Amino acid sequence: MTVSVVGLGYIGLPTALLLARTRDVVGVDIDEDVVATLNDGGLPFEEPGLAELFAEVAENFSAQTTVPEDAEAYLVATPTPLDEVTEVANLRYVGAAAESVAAKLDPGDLVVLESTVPPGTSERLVLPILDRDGPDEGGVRYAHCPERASPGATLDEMVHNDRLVGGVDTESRERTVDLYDFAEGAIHPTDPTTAEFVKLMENTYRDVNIALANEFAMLGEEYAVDTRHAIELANEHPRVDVHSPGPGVGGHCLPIDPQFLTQSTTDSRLISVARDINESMAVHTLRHVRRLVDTVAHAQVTVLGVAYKGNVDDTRETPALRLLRLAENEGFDVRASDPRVDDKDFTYPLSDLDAAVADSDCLVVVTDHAEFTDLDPSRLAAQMRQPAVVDTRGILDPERWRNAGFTLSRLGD
Ligand code: SAJ
Repeated sequence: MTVSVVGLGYIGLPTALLLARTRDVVGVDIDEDVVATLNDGGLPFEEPGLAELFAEVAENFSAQTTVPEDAEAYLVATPTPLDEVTEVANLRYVGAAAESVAAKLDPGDLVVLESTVPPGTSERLVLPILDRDGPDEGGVRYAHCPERASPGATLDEMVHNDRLVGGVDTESRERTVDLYDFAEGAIHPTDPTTAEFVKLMENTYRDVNIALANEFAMLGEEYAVDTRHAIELANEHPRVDVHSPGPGVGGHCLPIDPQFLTQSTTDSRLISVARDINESMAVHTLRHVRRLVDTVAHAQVTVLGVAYKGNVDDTRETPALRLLRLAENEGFDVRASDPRVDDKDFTYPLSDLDAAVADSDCLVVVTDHAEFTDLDPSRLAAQMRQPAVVDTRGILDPERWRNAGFTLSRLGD
């Protein structure tokens, strides 16, 4: 059996390679460079274990820019960005993928959509395209199975996480379960719209929970409480699970998915307020910076970490960018450094650590990379004009940094 995976990004490519363990897989992407890189044996991005998996299944995998005729199952994992101007889900890539798959479908072929989409997208947009352009006889077998893997642990989570199989009928669900033969987590059968809704609930829960943690952090500062310690204590309660405060929420999912849930309704308030709180954390972080440099003329501020979360090289929707722009607007001389992000992959110039820290008046730890936990504060203090640091992630050992001469300001403390 041949499977075609349309969209070879952070989700499509790892899924395609896992599927290729037991069958032939034709990967499809509109980006010719991605296709050429893969057919030359290279990977367009890094992810733990991906290179090893590629080497293992290379014989069963090929990439091309057009959807093949001869597949019996088509899995779509194209991006669904939020349109920057209208803040509405951009479903053009999903629509275009559905059209190109529909043109190649035979009766009884299976189509699985993994892309995260607003509730109702399968029923209102995708299935009508497949029915219109695809074969009548026997109809199309279809399921929405939203991806739930976290970057940095993608392969492990794809294999071990539970899966939602939102099929239009029993046969679609059964065929989809057979397709995911690499999945070891539990399978939860449901319908497509419920699967779409559940996926968005999960990321919205996390975004709202982080907003609550961020609000607690700001209250903790008012009450002179160490909020992170307070959260640890509260989380000892068996029914409490408060997330961690930070400089804002980034990535391609949490800042976007709640808006997929709310954009077609007037009945949501909490979710939008949570978004606003999380977006405001860069401003709050800057308030910490201002306090540390208010006596310094032409202060130089160094942002440590531009990846959206720790130990990844991914900068999509990173809160660091908002902070960098705001800090520039304050008139600070701003530098940024990230041991995991390549200068050419980020819209703001990056320097190596020593260059970014030299003569700085204030460091701001934005990303919880392991490299930053291990920094030597004495070495950094010697390079700086004024040893001050804002820790937005609670990863620096306060005693060690203060003993090295630093003025330390911790978000939420
Ligand atoms: N963050 C906090 N505090 C926390 C946890 C996270 O400030 O307590 C921040 C992170 O630093 C980061 C952002 O939130 O900037 C998002 O990080 P994340 O680890 O919550 O999520 P992602 O975007 O890497 O992956 C999420 C995951 N969803 C859930 O855990 C519910 C993942 O399982 C999904 O597959 C992924 O979104 C997706 O593709 O939808």
